[in-house]
Amino acid sequence: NSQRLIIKHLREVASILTVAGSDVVNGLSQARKTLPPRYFYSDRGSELFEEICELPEYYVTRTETAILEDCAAEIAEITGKCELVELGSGSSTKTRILLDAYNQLGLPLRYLPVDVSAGMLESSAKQLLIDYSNLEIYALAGTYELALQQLPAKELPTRMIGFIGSTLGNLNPGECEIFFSQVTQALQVGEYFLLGVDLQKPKHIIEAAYNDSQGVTAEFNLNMLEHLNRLYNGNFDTSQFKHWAFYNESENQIEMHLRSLKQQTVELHTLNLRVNFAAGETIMTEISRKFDIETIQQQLKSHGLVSKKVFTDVNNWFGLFLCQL
Ligand code: AVJ
Repeated sequence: NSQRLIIKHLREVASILTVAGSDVVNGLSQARKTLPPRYFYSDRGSELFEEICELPEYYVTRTETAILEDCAAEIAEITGKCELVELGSGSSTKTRILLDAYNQLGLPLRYLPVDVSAGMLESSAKQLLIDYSNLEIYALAGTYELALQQLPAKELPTRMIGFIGSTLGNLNPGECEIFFSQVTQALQVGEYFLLGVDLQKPKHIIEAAYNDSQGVTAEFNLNMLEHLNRLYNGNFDTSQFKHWAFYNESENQIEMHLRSLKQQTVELHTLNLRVNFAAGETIMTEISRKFDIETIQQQLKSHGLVSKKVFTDVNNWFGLFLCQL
């Protein structure tokens, strides 16, 4: 099995750690404090996210899974034998639907999962090797920006970059533009981009999905502080912060925050950072944007990404775009 699995740790480059730390310093030094959502995904955070995906209120994963089950064979037929680069692969659960479709058509497939959680990446890859006897895996542990710049040479005729699960929603419009440019730079003309995004829908449905009754989303949000404590020798006291999520209708986005329950000072020793919080002050830890089909298609098109197929569910809650450069 080891011959079919390569794991490359992109995070081990020294300069990247510096960049990561400066993200945190910058975000916490602003008048309106923010932290990058990728810090959710410690190994524990990735497990909590898996739990979120199973929650009754969190329609996102369930809806996209149903779409994939309907259209995976069509996607495989369109691309033919193909390498799948998946940005933010997590547990690769939904990806199995695609892998099955390629298998059933007898198409060889190489899988290049990219994830910031090395633990999740490694355990998912090892399980995939067991379950898919012909699959070759080249896993990249690190951010998708880095991975897109350091993809290994292609071994099959075409490539598809997959960005499913609505992770795009974490990027603000400016970051989205930069991201699409990075994607098109990594692709050759004729290659594919598979994008899954959560669509606009009534506010109460969205807000329930980010304020689940079991408190898993709250734990996921607070886990970011534990992760930062470990990474940068910090002393965030998670009992002194509270989860807060609401739908900002004018921006069409969920905003997740952590609210400081008292006036306090927190230190991240490794970063040489002291942060003061007023009582009630918040850190915004995530935006989760909700898109509409026409706008996203136009934006893709402005980057040369032509949507060949758009798949949705009966309610039009989620959109899956198969684009070609
Ligand atoms: C993984 C970014 C798609 O925005 O719905 C879930 C993360 N945050 N619950 C999302 C998340 C809170 C999720 N994405």
